[in-house]
Amino acid sequence: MAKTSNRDSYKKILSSLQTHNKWFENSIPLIASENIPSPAVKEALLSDFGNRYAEGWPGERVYAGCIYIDEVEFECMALAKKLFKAEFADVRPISGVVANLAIYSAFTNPGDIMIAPSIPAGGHISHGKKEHSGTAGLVHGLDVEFYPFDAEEMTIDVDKTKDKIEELKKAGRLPKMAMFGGSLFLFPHPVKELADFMKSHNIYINYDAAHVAGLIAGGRFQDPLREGADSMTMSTHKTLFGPQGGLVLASAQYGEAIKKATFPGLTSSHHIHHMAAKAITFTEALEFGKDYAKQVIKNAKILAEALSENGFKVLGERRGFTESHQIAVNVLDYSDGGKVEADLEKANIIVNRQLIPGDIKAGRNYFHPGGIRLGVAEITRLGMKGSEMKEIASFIKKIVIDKKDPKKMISTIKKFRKDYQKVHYCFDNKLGAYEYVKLR
Ligand code: DSN
Repeated sequence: MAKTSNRDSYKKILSSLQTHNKWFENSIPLIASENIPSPAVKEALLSDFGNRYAEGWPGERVYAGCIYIDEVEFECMALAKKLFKAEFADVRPISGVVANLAIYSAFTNPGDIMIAPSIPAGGHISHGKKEHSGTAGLVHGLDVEFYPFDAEEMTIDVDKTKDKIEELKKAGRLPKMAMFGGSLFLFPHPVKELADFMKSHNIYINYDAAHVAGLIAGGRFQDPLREGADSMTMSTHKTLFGPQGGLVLASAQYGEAIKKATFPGLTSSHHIHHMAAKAITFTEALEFGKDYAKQVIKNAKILAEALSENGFKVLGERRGFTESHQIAVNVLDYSDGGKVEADLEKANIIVNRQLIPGDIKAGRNYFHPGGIRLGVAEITRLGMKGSEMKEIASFIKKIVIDKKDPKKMISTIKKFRKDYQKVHYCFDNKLGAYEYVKLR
């Protein structure tokens, strides 16, 4: 094997970073858990905050050197509370998974039972069972039970959930925590329908808003903290278009327990540059979030309808396909989710394969599930609207249904992308969305 010099490796890594940006400039990014941050957020990520420690709570740090970090973190917490009308905010969790772990650690003990959505019913890996290497089971030792799910309505079944909880209670296995929200998330979850029932059984309610946080902030989805959730966890980079990171919001009474779980429980450095970037994101969401959320949902509905008109089986049809940024498509008539994901990628259309209700029973697995999931959060931030959604549906049809060679679609897609190279819904957008910043 030819020996690679350190300098060659160095150059290769930097070149891959640059080529990736070029690829995304010419692609249609439809991963529902991703978005593109503004230039100001990127500036914060490059700042010296990223080289510092600020352990503890602002004003009570265990290191010196935190004067400006504290200033920004106080502002960050105030903005988060304003954006989500919350009494308490902890902006330190470094991801959505860590935010969920903070809640598990603060309010449950290993061995306790949590009821949560299963993965084909939209649950996230961080809500999962130990045998599936889910964070709740594997890391915190929770015993996870799944909600009964209504695949027609694409949401949690309220009556069957009540029955299940009563049965668990009879068996001496009453859940300590109920988790709402998740990763495949087309319609609001029945928080207000179940909150009183859960409370009457002393079940703590957390809502994982990772996917829909920007829609909640924009007033276009359910409002979990007003519907009965005790706390709300999230990542900060999906429909809430910020840096990768986490956030916990809660009623004031839960603040102290959450603070201790986050530090020293789960973080040492909380990636201070990301915290600053979250603060900038909150200002953008407060200023532009309502218009953004409205357009995201409009775009998702148009794309879902166009896919359906093009012959695809789009889930949630009875309810108008979606109320969020996501669309789920059953692709089993053509092949499977894994194959469709790979074919679309060859045409620069980036989606992810998705387990959908019925997959596990039918013996399908995560590599070859029955569906794909599409999200419009990023393309909306790039300024796309209804007519672009219809064009995207026709590109997908050409590849998946008409079996056109994906490589032959690349030039069409590059042309389609030309006019969408800036980030919208932000204060400053001089830098292109995927413009590579070379500092050497
Ligand atoms: N795995 C991500 C998603 O795509 O939903 C969330 O962490």
